[in-house]
Amino acid sequence: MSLYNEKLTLKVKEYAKNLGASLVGIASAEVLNEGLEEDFRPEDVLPGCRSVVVVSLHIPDGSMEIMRRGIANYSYNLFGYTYLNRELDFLAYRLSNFIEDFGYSTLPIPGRGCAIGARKPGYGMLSFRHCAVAAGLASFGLNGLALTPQYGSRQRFLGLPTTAPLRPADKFMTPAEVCDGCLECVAHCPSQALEIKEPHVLKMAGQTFKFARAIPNKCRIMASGLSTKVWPGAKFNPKVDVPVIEDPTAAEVYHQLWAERDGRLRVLEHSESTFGATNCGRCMAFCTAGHEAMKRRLLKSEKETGYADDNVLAKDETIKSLVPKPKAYGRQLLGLSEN
Ligand code: B12
Ligand code: SF4
Ligand code: SF4
Repeated sequence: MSLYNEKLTLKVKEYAKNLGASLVGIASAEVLNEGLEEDFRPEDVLPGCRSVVVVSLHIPDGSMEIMRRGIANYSYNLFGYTYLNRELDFLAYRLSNFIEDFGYSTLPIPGRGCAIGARKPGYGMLSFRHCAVAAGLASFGLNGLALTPQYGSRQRFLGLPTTAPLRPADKFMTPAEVCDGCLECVAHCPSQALEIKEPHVLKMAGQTFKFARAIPNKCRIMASGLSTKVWPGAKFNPKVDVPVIEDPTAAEVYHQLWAERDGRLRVLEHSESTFGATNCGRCMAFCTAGHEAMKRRLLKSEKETGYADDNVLAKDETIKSLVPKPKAYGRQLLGLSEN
């Protein structure tokens, strides 16, 4: 007799797809336990957790391409972040009730992933990227995000821990299957928040992954519209330059957001998490894997669609002083040859 409830596994996957999930997979709680530290494992948030249902929602390519062209990040803020989180919440809620009706417990976690810093700064309730990798849907790109062959970086994920014995993935993707090591992600990060010289090393699912550490405080300044460096050359660049405070208190963060930020950035649709901030997301928008995946799906050639002349915004050249040949270094991290 199978250890898993095969029928329920199929039902859950079908239900998630019918609700509009772009991708769906199942991760084994055991595989995740290997990759996550104590207090942040599935069983720490749901006692008796056996598997995690993982869903993704694709960020429309148009929302990303308009950012690459320096025109606006308004579309990404909503359809790549705040509204997409609501869609993830919808999936979490529906799937949770669906599985509970079969007699198993679940923990619906909101799409945003956590109240950042509520338990440990930079840590959510359960890392959805690890879930996506353990579900065999994705692998880690050098930007630290979970990349899929279908969409590259251009998606948000959600993990739903459950006690249901669902059949988990037993095949996992290697980083080289999704990431080509170009390091465009690091070069386009306006705050040098992605530390790639000493990458994070993670062992999970029988593999060793290496990827950039995202420094939360540096990324926050960009994602909150507190710097003129957000979009060099873009028309919508905010006219502020708030200094980075090491380990800011909650009161300092609040003051920066309400008193020091360019008022035009307080858009009501974005009122989640960053109090109406503009998100950065350049490490997603400029990730080659997402752009290439889009081209594979487009019916017209890149030239015909007008996306050929993108990549228009300035790169941060400091990466070259840190890593003289970024692509060669990136490929070395992935265990690939130089070309
Ligand atoms: C906290 C958080 C952040 C923080 C910190 C990120 C981080 N690396 O920890 C900040 C604010 C920087 C951030 C930024 C962004 N985020 Co975010 N974020 C999260 C959140 C809520 C939790 C992540 C988590 O639990 N991490 C915990 C640990 C286990 O994972 P880890 O990051 O791999 O491990 C790091 C630490 O362990 C640390 N570390 C390890 N050892 C040591 C030792 C020492 C001494 C120190 C100091 C640190 C350290 O370094 C590791 C590598 O960075 C998730 C939602 C979720 N629940 O998953 C979204 C999530 C990861 N974010 C997401 C996105 C899209 C973004 C942004 C693009 C948002 C934007 N600005 O537009 C950027 C991208 C930055 C990047 N390239 O990584 C998506 C990723 C989707 C994808 N395709 O992979 C997620 C999954 C949300 C979602 N629902 O989809 N994020
Ligand atoms: S979201 Fe922006 S600031 Fe944050 S790591 Fe990505 S590119 Fe850098
Ligand atoms: S930009 Fe290049 S190196 Fe960075 S994650 Fe994407 S494919 Fe990998």
